[in-house]
Amino acid sequence: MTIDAFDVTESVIAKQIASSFAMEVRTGLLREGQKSLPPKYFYDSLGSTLFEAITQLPEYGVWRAERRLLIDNADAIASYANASMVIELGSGSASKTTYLLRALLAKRAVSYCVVEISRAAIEMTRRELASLSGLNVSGVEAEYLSGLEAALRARPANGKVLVMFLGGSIGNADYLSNARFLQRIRRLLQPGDGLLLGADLEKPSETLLAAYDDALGVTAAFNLNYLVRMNRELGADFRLPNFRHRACFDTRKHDVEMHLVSLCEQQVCIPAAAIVVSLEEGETIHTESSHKYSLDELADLTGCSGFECVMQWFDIEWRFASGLYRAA
Ligand code: AVJ
Repeated sequence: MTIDAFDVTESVIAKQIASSFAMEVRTGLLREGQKSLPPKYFYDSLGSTLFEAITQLPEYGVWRAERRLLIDNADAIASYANASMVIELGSGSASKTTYLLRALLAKRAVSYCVVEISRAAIEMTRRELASLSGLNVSGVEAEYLSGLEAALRARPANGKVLVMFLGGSIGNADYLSNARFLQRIRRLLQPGDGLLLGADLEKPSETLLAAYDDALGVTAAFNLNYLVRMNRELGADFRLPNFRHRACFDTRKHDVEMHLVSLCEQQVCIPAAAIVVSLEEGETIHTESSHKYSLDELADLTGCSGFECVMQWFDIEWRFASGLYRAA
């Protein structure tokens, strides 16, 4: 047996790193080749607020498309899902969720639980839903799967659960991870439980590039805020003027990618992650991929994960799909 000195050192260092944020930053920035950071850490308090602003941008049609679909089909979704508990994975401000919850509440008492790693988003959600009477609201500050498992411990003895995963966040991971993710969700559910899933669809690359690199620079601020967060929470010394936002479209993968471009050769110290990162001029850090689905791919993904499609709705204007699925 050979013991790799790097692995040994790495495991010693890993034990000294305090948070999973620091650990994931470390792993992503030590990577050979393309450096990367996981998109889930965009959503600190300012990041969540900037994302709210993105949803209002004329170029970002994703959010409005899903809102149109939920407004138009809330009653149909509510009667088919017929759920007494709704668990939302990543709610943001949950302003779209209210349409569906109102339709469900017209039939029966409903409990709503949000699973979010962003405390800021949980607070926004509570404020948003406070006006819905008869709704029992709770929040779990956790990653999706462990949070879902925790939330399900309070599932009603006889009543169906509806899991919601909206906004097109399913596009942030690759096909295989998503298949595994949906399979795990399926295994935590009972036959007959529902899944409401939103997915952004393929569309011309000019439309997509404008949506992820808007004229006001809000998406740029959202992306650069990742550096601000690392400076504040990890003691890093990223100099913001040395970085620029870039959005590009990978025509082979059908992914919009966001990167932070290093404008000069530089070194950045990130004490909490116990690393010094060297960046070349023009080198990028990949912060997000947002996959744009074809309908076939979406059907394959949900089908192979143990979900049956009950109904599906499309927004023609922006090309977005909302589907209601049933745990088979
Ligand atoms: C919230 C993940 C669906 O990928 O479109 C918006 C995040 N990033 N603009 C997306 C985002 C840049 C958004 N999701």
